[in-house]
Amino acid sequence: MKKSLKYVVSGMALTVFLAACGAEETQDEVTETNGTEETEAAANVGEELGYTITGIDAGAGIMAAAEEALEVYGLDNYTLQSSSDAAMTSALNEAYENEEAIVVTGWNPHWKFAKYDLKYLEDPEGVFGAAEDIHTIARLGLEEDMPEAYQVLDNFYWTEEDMGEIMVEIYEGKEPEEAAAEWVENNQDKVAEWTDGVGTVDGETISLAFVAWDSEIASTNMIAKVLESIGYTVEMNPMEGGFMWAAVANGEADAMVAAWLPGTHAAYYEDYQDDVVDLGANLEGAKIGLVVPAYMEIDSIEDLQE
Ligand code: PBE
Repeated sequence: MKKSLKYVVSGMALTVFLAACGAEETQDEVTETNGTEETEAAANVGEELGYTITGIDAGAGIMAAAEEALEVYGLDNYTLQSSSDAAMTSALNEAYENEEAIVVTGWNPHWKFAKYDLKYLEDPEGVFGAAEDIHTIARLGLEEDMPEAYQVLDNFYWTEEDMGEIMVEIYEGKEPEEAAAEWVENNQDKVAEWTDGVGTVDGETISLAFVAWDSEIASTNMIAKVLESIGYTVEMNPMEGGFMWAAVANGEADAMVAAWLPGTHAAYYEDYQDDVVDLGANLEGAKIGLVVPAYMEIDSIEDLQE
């Protein structure tokens, strides 16, 4: 069902009243006006949003899904703006502080859900898929070349809460490396499970590809610390999503812990599945979608239609 919006400008304050079709409280809420300054600034949520969805880097699977959503839900007048995780969260922060409308490409695990009161827009057409897992992917031959690292990567499994602990620390200003090191220190029981029976090495270099998504900054830094603890020198190379898959497939990178499957990286998986080794999920129950502040009255992607 469509929603209509009415702005009431009262002095310097712009207050947004969202009116659901047929909801009786609508007009009653529009009481505080100065009489003269009432303006009809936006006719609907689309206008309020400037017909913009705030996205992230173009290589993210969620961007392809969001483009598809614009088509499936008939939102041809919307633009999906590409930027980065950092730029998206800064736009979200600014909108949130001013209680303005914003729609972002969102996912969890992500610290934004701890920091802001947010909600996923319902996706009745299922464009963004159901629950996702994050997989660890190794290059062909890694098992023979670096059996110790391979074993640890294969054993690596944690939860959204674990990852969240690191992400929130980074959000609050800690260097990723430091936040990861502290987590490893405080979670020796988990790390011991991943390294159980694994030998040590003597400074051999292993390279991990990743994308600067907050979730993957946390996981990649963390597993790097674990690999260092058994003697590896770890190189972490940030790159774009497609290049991350390609790097592991062509052997430039030894592994990555950032493969969102089965949906988000389906196209990459399709291209590279024969050239990589899928070590399975390192985290279960991840999710992607369109996310809005809870104060917005829309509930479904369908509500973005005019
Ligand atoms: N993400 C975070 C990525 C995977 C990790 C959901 C932004 C993507 O869309 O490809």
